[in-house]
Amino acid sequence: MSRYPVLPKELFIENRQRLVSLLKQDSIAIIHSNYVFPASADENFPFKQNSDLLWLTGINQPNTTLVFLIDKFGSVDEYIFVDKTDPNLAVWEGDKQTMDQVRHISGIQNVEYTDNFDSFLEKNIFRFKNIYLDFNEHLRASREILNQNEKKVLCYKEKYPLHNFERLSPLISELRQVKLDFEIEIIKDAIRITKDIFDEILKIIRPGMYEFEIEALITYMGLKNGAYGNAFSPIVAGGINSCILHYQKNENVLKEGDIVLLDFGVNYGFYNSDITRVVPVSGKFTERQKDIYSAVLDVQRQAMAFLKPDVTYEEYEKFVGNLIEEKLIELDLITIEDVKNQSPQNPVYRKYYMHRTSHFLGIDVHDVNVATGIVKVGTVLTCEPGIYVKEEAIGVRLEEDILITESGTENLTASIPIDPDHIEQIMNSR
Ligand SMILES: [Mn+2]
Repeated sequence: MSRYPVLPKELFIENRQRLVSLLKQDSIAIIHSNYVFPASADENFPFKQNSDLLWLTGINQPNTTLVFLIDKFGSVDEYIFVDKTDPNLAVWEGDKQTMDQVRHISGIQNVEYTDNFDSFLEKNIFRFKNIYLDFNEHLRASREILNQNEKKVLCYKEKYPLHNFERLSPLISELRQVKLDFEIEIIKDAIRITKDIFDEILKIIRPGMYEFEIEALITYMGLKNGAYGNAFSPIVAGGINSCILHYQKNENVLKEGDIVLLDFGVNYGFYNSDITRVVPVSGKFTERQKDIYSAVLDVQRQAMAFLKPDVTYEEYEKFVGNLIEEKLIELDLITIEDVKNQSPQNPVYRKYYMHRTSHFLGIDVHDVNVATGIVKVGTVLTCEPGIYVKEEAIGVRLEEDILITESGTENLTASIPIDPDHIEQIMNSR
């Protein structure tokens, strides 16, 4: 029994085949799981698997290592090393996955115990010229603490100095960016749960509620519907808090006349949804709130229409920046003079719009890396323009999850209410 959806092993088999086809002959590739990081006393942080390993194997346990051996003729062997059940630990934590379970989940036939990994490596590593290793190359990755793959890079380079080292991350990032049909389907499932949550929020939200009550509902409904949990810590930001981009304290009272910004998603079958909606606490937007809301909504619609294969993310961000600039002038937040006098490196619209418009979405919420280069078919990403007016306690960000198709974009979150009149109508007919 599993409370979570089990992904078909064909997905992981195909992912591995796609990766291996990019590797040079005469190579060994090694991908480790994440550590369990210590927190305090005898407590650890909740385990979060390395996303590349998850994408390649579906194995969500620590102390897991995937190895590819590719000989001079291109023949490939794959091995996975996993923890053996330790009877003493099992008293507290239960059993590890059996070798058969690991075979069944990942589709990898050669399953070994992690205890044997070091001797396996010693026996094999000098047969190969190249060593492929994984390193988190996300542009916003923290380097304060190294994960297991990153530590092992240092260790292998010291132990095997005469090998040729190669990077897996650029190859895996390219592959992970383009989703297979099955991945798109599971993201759609995550979005269905997200829609149910938002529909419920519209029913219950009232002045006098605390932000954390909405957070509780989001978390409850996600788990109840089979999600691993929230995609990230939910943002429930009433009034002026809506201008704090990643507000997560969720500690204030929702007040009559304010708006509340809701940015949340679920992690379902390893994949994430991520939406943002803005709702009037009392069921009706003020005229000014609606003007700002409508401006952002219009920018979002035009932004989604602009995205199609072969445009670049740079062109797209510039296009959105220009639209925001127009809207800010219409809203009397900046003047044409301000725009004339601005320096190109620091456009004046940045005062009210401080972030990029899109990030990739998948196993990670900010999947793979910062969106740069050319837009490709099969990419899933968010579209989330915003305008944040702190002086007026109005922060509006609207976020959809979209799929790049041959002809443009498919809005995967189209069923989740976003039109401001529609939202008011739902709230006033409850
Ligand atoms: Mn987002």
